[in-house]
Amino acid sequence: MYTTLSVLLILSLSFLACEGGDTCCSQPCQNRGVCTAIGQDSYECDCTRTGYYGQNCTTPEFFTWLKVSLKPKLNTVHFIMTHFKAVWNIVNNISFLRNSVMRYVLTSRADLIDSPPTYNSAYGYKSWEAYSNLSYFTRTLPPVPKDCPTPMGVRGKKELPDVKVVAEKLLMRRKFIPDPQRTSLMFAFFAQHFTHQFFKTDMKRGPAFTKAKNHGVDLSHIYGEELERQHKLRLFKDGKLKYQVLDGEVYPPIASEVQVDMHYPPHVPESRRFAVGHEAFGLVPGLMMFATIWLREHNRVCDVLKQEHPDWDDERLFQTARLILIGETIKIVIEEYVQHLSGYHLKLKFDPELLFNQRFQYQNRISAEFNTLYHWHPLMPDNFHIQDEVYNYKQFLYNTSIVTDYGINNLVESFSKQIAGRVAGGRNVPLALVMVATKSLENGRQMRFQSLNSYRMRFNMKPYTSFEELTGEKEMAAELEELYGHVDAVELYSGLLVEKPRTNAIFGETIVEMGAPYSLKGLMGNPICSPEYWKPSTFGGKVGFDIINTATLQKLVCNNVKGPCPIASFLVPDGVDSVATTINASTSHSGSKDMNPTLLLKERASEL
Ligand code: ACD
Repeated sequence: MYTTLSVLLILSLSFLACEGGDTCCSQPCQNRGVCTAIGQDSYECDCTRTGYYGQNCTTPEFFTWLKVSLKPKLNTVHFIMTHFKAVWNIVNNISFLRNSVMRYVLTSRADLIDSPPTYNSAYGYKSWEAYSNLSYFTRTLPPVPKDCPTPMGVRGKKELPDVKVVAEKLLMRRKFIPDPQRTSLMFAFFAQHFTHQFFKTDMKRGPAFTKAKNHGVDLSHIYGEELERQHKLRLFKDGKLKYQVLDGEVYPPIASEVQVDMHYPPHVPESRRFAVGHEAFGLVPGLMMFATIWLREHNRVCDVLKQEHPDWDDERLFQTARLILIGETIKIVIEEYVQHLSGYHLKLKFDPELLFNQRFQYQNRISAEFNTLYHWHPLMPDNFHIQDEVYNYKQFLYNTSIVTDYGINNLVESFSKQIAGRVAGGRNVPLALVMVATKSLENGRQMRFQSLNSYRMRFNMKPYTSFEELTGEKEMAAELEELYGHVDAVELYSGLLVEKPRTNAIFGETIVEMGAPYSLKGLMGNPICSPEYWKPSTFGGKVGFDIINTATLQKLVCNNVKGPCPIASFLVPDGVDSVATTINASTSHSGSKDMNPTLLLKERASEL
């Protein structure tokens, strides 16, 4: 429920809508009411099941009023979750309490995602086409209608500022800002590797389209999107994937040998063109490191299954191993990755049974907004510190030799020791990646995304009323004001990246409050979490089920490296920041020719 001020704002916006264009340009319907323009100068809000009524769905029904009045503010909930450690220690040790809070986290987040999905970038109203055409990302909010007075509806200037100016003034890094949550590069590369299975913009068709068929955690980045690619990557023996052995260690096969298409620039020698599920994973050694770890894990799990079921054929071993790896991934993502990001003292739990008695749909559709929100390029540092060496972007990109020269152990150790950049707070996108940020802005415009404030309202946050409230400071607020004119006209992507971070946190409020629902719905909506799948027999019996239920990042690494196992961590332990110790180290490396990183990245900007 919004205050009188908000109601006045809405009324004044509705009035502005009459100036021209679609009458829904002003987004007059509140609280998830659906706007339909009626002729030239009227609109109708459908408030069905919103809990509100009235012309703009602003009057709460009694129970809505009661619920909203009793509900603590989002920032208060966040404060409680990230403080009072002693109390949370007790909660974490009492199963019933921990389960109850976890169930509440899952259901309250997932309830914010429309399921089945509703719109896409071509359809701002419900249609069978938008529901059924899986080649589109879905949309949480419909596109701003065409022919509105301003690009964001009715607020702001007639034209949006130049994307390059926005990027340069607000997003580009001046000086590296380390993440106060001490997120590691290990986390950053895990994020990049993991999310590229479902964020696969089809740039040939445009930013509204995806090449990912399953809209979720299907491990297509390990096994390939198409069956043909999967078959080329498979050994067809004991369920395993093809591999090669170098210096006694397993690595992905050579692309030309397995006839798998990969994106490598001409200077990469044939013998260093590894083939994996995702064609772009040669880009960064961190991606190839994770691709190698998961390849080894797949083949390891096949060995375990084969021992358990000597009579199973290659196909069954392969398919069952894939389901086990999906489970391991979700377990690690919820219990370590999201746990780390959240900063919560509640110990998050991956337990599909928590939802078995709840209203929950086992399906998911990746939204274009989630894709945009996940452009966390500020995580990337200025240089990459591996053991005692420092690599700049030129030396690091497409340098797959780094993976085999150092070996997985050393890479894991080094990446777990280097702190990533803070995502929110502005001005932390490394120079080499600024063009990816400008591309995000362009894509958001092409898809006619609604404003940051519209998304805040959609996800139960109050809209920012001033630029200073958004950034928490004056300088960027003034730049924003000059560029956008009105706080309601700030774009989603620039808004998310300049938003003031929560205290000592990597993110601001909006990334978390939008990102958590998309994430938890996507993770728990996976078919393996449904009652018919979530049982030992699906995973080859107790042995396979146990692999999932005990999976950790550390185990994933230790089970798949030779020799002493390095610390594998999404968090850089105190006093172990590698940047501080290798600042004067050598920077001469011959693995990559002197390529211009801007040129290398330009081609692939949409894939990053
Ligand atoms: C909560 C848990 C805390 C959430 C904290 C941060 C969330 C911010 C962004 C998203 C984080 C992780 C994404 C992980 C997985 C994506 C899976 C998508 C599957 C299709 O308060 O709820």
